[in-house]
Amino acid sequence: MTIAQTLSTGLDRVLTMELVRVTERAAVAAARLRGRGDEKAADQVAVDAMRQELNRLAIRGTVVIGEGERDEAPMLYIGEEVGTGKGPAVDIALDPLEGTTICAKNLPNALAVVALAEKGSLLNAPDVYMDKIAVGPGYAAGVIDIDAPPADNIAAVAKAKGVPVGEVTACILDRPRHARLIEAVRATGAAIRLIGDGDVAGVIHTTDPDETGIDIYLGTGGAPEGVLAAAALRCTGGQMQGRLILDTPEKVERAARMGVDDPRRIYRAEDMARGDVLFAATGVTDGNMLAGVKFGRTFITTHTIVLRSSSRTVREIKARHQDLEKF
Ligand code: VTB
Ligand code: MG
Ligand code: MG
Repeated sequence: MTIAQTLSTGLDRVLTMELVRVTERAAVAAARLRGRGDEKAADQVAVDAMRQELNRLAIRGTVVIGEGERDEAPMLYIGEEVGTGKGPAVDIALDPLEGTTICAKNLPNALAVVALAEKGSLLNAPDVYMDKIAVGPGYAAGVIDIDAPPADNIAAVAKAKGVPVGEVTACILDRPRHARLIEAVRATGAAIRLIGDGDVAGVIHTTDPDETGIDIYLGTGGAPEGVLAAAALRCTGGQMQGRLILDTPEKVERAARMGVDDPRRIYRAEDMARGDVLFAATGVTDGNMLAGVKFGRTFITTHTIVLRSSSRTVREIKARHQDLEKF
């Protein structure tokens, strides 16, 4: 056992800093292809870069939320083992480029994201949709309820915050499937920030409403992104509920194979990411919370948020990378 391990509970806290390099590297790689209209290429370089850096960590890591099944993703597929093979056994959830379209269009809030937790403590979510609702820290338990009408959730948040409903802003993915949800939220008088992609960022933005302007996240998005967002909320505080959308027998079966025995189960953040959790995200494009990668004449600048659940520490790391060859 290392000294750091004896001083802390859960995961070795040295890993927190190590994790920063993982998302920095993926973000820089993706950022080189910002605004080129090529989602696939940007995603591929981010995956390669993240994998390379993950394999330098002193862990026995298993990807549980990754780029998909092995046959569709040659790298960072679910079940892939990463790390040096010496160190603690951990689960890893990742999205080397969350918001490939955002990156390709050079729009706000594309991120490189990774979460790390003790072995067996991240929900093995199939790549289906998840219905999600989230608020940041500072609310009494039970303020949100995934089964309540959107208007009730908005009203509860407004009341708890002590503001009129008209001063609440909800973040929702701009999708035809959300037409009724959007209508219902608008009918309350609340504002909506419609995002094109990137609901990991959308959920995380609820944790700092003063900075981001977002109070609540609502709607359906990817289940893998739900687990990543839950990992972040575990570290910052806040509440989240998610329910897998298993609307065909095939999906129910696929989920069952991954250990989901109740297809209607509501997962709280602490059910999706248990125990000690580390989380890092680096901005690829400029966003509401994180600046995007900047390519200067002599150095590259990155902006990363790195979180740890057992200490609830939130660190923002602005790094200047001098050794441009390395990137
Ligand atoms: C979200 C979002 C992603 O997919 O999960 C969303 O976080 C949901 O899927 O950035 P649809 O695009 O099918 O609606 C993304 O937008 C893209 O992966
Ligand atoms: Mg991805
Ligand atoms: Mg994604």
